[in-house]
Amino acid sequence: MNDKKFYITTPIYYPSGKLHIGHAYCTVATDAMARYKRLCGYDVMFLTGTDEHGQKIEDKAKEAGVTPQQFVDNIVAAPGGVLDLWKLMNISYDRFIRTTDDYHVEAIQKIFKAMYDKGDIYKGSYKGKYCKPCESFWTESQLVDGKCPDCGREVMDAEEEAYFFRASKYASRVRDLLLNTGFLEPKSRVNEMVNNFIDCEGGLQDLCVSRTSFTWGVPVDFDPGHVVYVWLDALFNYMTALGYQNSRYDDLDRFWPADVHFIGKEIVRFHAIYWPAFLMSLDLPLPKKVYGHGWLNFNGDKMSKSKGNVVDPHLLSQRYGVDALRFFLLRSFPFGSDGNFTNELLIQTINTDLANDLGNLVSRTTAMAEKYFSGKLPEAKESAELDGELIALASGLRGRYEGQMEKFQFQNALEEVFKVIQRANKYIDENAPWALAKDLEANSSRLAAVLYNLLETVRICAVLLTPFMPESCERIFAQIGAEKSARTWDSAAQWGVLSAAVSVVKGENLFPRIDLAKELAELEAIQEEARKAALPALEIEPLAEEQVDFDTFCKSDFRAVKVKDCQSVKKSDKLLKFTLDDGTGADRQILSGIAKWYRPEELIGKTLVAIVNLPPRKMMGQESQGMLISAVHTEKGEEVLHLLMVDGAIPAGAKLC
Ligand code: ME8
Repeated sequence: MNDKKFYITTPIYYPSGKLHIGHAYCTVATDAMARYKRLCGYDVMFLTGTDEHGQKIEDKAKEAGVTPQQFVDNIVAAPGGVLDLWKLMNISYDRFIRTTDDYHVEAIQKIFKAMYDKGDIYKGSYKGKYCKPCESFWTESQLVDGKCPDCGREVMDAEEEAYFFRASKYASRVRDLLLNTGFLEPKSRVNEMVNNFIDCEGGLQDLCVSRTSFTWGVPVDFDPGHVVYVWLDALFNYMTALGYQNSRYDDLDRFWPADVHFIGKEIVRFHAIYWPAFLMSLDLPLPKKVYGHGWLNFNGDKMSKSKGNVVDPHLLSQRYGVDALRFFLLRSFPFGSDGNFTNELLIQTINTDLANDLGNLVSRTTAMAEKYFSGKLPEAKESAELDGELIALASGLRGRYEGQMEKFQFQNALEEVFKVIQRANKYIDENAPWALAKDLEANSSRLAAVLYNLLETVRICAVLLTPFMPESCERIFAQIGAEKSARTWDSAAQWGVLSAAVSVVKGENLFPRIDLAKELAELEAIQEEARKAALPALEIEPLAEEQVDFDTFCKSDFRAVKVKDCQSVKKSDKLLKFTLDDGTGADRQILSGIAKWYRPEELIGKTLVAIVNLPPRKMMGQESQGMLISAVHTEKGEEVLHLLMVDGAIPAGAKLC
């Protein structure tokens, strides 16, 4: 049996809506790591899944008029759902857990009971604040400006009978784990955890681990009415999916403890403090590492469904190909820090790295092998002087790449590969194969050497790019005639692996160049549409809280007024000028900023409502004697206005009261 094994996980996602590029970011990183370890010869277990319980899901299901189970099924397993997205993005997970799976639910009940029996879970009552979107409890002092410190949204009062986990008992062991081992990375996240949650006033607080105010959760079997707190339920997925406390799987001995949990920075608290404390309570081995990656923002702003600025991985995969998107995510942002996603950066990265550097290298090399030698190289003659640098750089690449991959520094690993690709493109220019080809008879063996060196360089780079762009690398291997044995991890550290009699076939362009300006315009139009669609259909202004006394109200003189004439105001795209019959016999002039909604001619003859005892005021040099009353609301982010019109039977000048 293979004694090299590797267990890696992504967070399990909340299926409360469609997943976006931020979710895909972590999953693609985990996939690249899993593929890399498989390439290195490890027996890999790659787990992902969905975290399906909790109040947020229960509420969303209610809103949608379906049961919570139907709601999550629809997001996870229906066409276009989570499972489809991972298939589209070529995510090679070995196991997918849903926390509504029976085996997991039963296991959570046993785990909760075991912690209770041990005395680490006790009954108390919870009074404090709760952030529903984050499913997080907070004390008053933890709030930032009265809002959730994680997401900045409003919190609600929560008071209920609840079970608590004695986190305080494990505070010093967790503190030691964080400060004195490599458990949590990047290191920069350690102090934040220790200072804010352990070394803070009052120390590490016990954690509320059950709820009674809703039912969509794992029931506490010995106390009906309580459901297990969603984070306790969710965190144990990493073990139940291997068979802990259930008979569905039997991989615990082989794969636990996990080698690494990849997670986003905002859930480090749960993974670096409560997760080890739960495991300590049950005397279970701790995962070897938790890695908290950064967030992807969009155009400098936090991605959020309510802002309508979430980036859709389906859309981008369809337009640019899955491999280009996977590559972009890991090439452009250092994994441990936040990154700023922009459409421009995406397209420029594809054009520069994939179309120009890699795509060109492969297409020039294969085209020349085909053109000059019909795809079969004759005997080659190396030149230490001309070839040594490229050969040394490419032969040593695997070591440099491995050093970065082992630290989860995907961006740096790719940088190493692209340095070699760029060097190889320069090598083409230095050796000018087209010049050698002018006298093919005399230069045949030198030209063959140049092309062979390029093919070998491409091969080594393609082996190492496979975890990032599996399908494109397959196509490269096919074009350069690399057999299975020339695609292995071992072969990536060896020079001269391709057989001398390779069979090269120039294939289709791997990464077509994108027209930046045209594509940006199209993407922005699509994203703007999506932004609008995400806005609430209808918004009306909240009712005024301040009361107005009756006498003040009665002072306002509202009258029916009939439009005798209406015209646009020169140099103003907002104002219309009304000549009105207000029943007095004299014309009344009112200016109103409603040109966006009405053409002047359509209003002539209509009876409107005006307040007529406002002091006159000048607008664009003309006097306005009052104000027309209209109804306003917002639709899909756009202000909509309707003038208040009354029945024509109401005479001009009639008082409204
Ligand atoms: O937190 N950039 O689920 P989730 C980068 N169910 N990563 C992002 C991101 C962004 N813009 N937006 C979200 C949960 N993520 C829990 C996990 S694990 C036992 C339970 C990442 O669907 C986020 O940081 O809200 C988190 O790691 C992951 O997506 C899942 O988020």
